[in-house]
Amino acid sequence: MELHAALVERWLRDYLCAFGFELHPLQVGWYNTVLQPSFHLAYPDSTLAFVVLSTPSMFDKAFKPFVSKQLLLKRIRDPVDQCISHHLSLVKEHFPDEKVHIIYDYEMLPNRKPKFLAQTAAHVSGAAYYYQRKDVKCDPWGEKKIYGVCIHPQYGGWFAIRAILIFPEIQVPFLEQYAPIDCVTTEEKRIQLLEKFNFHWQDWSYRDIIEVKERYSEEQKTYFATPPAERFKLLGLQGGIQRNAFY
Ligand code: B12
Repeated sequence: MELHAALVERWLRDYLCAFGFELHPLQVGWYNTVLQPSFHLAYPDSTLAFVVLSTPSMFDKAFKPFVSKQLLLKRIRDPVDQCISHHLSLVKEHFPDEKVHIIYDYEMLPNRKPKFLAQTAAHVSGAAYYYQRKDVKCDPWGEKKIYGVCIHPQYGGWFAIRAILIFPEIQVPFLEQYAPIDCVTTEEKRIQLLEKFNFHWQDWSYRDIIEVKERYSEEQKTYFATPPAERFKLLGLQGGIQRNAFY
């Protein structure tokens, strides 16, 4: 990687990892080549981008401190989304001479399609393997719609894909691509994984499809399992409308 790009990556890693985020570089072209044109990101192939994941420790390292600060200022609406965008906006401010485009996982195009496909980006950056229906040879689901799921080699399903950061003015034609670790290798386990993610995702079990290093704490699970409107009470707030952020 060129020196400038390497320095950008180092700063991002130092800053974001301290708050429980993980960062994986990619060339936009790696993402575009596996997708149909309607999902393409409109940048040259060798443009530098980073996928940002939140790991289980983000809740304690970034979210709780953020909420307690904002609580005093009483300007909280979508706590998780606001916390993520707070940190990523600071990233942008750190590079005043650099263009940085941020796309969040929840952003939609006017045609209601997501602005970026988080799971595809995670897969091509090597962050987490994206298991799709086509990764199973003997498919038992018939006509049913089956959504795919990413599994991280250390956190299993206990993480979320929050955003992609794009640096339109930095080209990295020599960036090395690493394949994601295929940690759900058998046909039987892959079927189990997709079943759990599609039909039993509320019981959290798909997240433990492999041995994990860390999972969400009971407190974090309680927070996410609580309907969005009631989460304010858990945080000690009065009320308000809240989006149900992915977790
Ligand atoms: C819309 C959406 C939903 C919708 C529809 C789901 C869907 N997948 O379409 C609903 C509301 C149902 C939903 C539910 C959930 N979701 Co959801 N959802 C999304 C969202 C915003 C967009 C997904 C989407 O529309 N994809 C469009 C389809 C067409 O993409 P696709 O199926 O991947 O198809 C592409 C690939 O196949 C690709 N492709 C083709 N060939 C190849 C080859 C390779 C190698 C690769 C890599 C790709 C590739 O091309 C296709 C497009 O042309 C994403 C965030 C994001 N921005 O991506 C989260 C996301 C997928 N959801 C997530 C989660 C966790 C959930 C829930 C568990 C709820 C929760 N707790 O947050 C449930 C579980 C599903 C269920 N049983 O209901 C996580 C998944 C994390 C993971 N580990 O994979 C995501 C990534 C959000 C996040 N921030 O982490 N979700």
